[in-house]
Amino acid sequence: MVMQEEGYRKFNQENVNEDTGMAKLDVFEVQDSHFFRPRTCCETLLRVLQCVLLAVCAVLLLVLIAMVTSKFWHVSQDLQEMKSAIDSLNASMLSASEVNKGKSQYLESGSTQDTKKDPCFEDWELFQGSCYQLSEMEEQWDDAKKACESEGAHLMIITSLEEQRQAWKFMRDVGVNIWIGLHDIDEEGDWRWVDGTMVSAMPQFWDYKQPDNWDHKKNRTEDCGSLHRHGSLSSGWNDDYCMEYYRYICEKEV
Ligand SMILES: [Ca+2]
Ligand SMILES: [Ca+2]
Repeated sequence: MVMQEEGYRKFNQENVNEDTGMAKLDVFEVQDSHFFRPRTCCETLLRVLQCVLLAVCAVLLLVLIAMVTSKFWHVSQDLQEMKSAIDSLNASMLSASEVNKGKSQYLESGSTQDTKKDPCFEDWELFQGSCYQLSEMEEQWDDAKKACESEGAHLMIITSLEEQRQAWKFMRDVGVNIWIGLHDIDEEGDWRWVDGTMVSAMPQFWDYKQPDNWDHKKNRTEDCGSLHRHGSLSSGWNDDYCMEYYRYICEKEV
């Protein structure tokens, strides 16, 4: 208490005009709850500047907050648009995937159907990549050849034991001689298939002592090949007189 009174007395001595008893300064400020002193012009100006700076900072802060908020809103909008675009893209990809899946299933189904489909006409028989038909009619060899060609086919050409077995099955079912695409019309003894292939270059299934070019008198020799009903699977070919009327087998490659 004594120290406070001493401080107050000292303050009056320094800041109060001794003649007028007035304070040297116009402004007093409370330094603490027990002591007051006058405020200088610089301090006032400084305080005003501080207030102005604070106001400016507050305004800048508000502007910054507004800018960040606006930016955030725009970024949010952009993200929303990107999400919509991605969803749309995913939907398109899913749709395209479904379409491709459908196409694959369709093509696979079509392929399976094509594989299972018999490429031969109804009354033709499929065997190892060719269609075969035994004629109902009997024809001379040359007419039989033309009849097959009119169907886009040819008289049967036998190039393997498996194909010989197929031909023999036709002959065995009907029990008569059958023309095949075998001849030596162009040159005696030069046996060829109707496509020009030399028979000697292929497996041969001639009957016993055939081909014998048997002389039927009046220049009627044997230049056309047939399946002989009295032969066998492995020895069933005979050279025969071309003007005989036999049934015949047509062959058409698939
Ligand atoms: Ca002959
Ligand atoms: Ca013969």
